[in-house]
Amino acid sequence: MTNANSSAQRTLILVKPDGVRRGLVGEVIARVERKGYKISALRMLSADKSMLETHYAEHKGKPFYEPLMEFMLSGPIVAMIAEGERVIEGFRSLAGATDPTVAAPGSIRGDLARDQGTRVVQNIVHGSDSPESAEREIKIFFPNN
Ligand code: DAT
Ligand code: MG
Repeated sequence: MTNANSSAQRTLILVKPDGVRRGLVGEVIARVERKGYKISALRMLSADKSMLETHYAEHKGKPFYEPLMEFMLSGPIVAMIAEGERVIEGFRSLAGATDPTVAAPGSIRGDLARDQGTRVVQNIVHGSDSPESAEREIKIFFPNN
């Protein structure tokens, strides 16, 4: 950001392999755009293990870590940078709670995902949870932005 006094932020959004497989990339993008955030970078890719180890470092050692890695490697993902005032909090609100069974109806996870009985929760999207996480995660997926 060029203006130090601006509350404008950037966040990293991922459409996870379940969202891509189910054809929900456009739905996620549309919700982000309709909310009024600006998508400033976008790419489809197959993540590799080292990217995901960095991205999910905080979860290493948790029971769902290995299933989470395997799931994130199971197909292509779509990564994007969204920008706007308080976009980090705003996208987390659009995404809904981590557990899609109880995520609020109206949210991406609440409307479009449910428990599939898998060892890792499959919930369509990732969104950064703080400005520090956002900058760290953006570097992984967009090293030039
Ligand atoms: P979020 O994606 O809402 O930020 P997180 O960072 O705590 O949630 O976890 C990363 C992902 O790991 C999450 O989207 C789904 C999965 N996950 C989290 N907690 C889980 C749990 N207790 N059991 C199974 N999967 C879980
Ligand atoms: Mg998280």
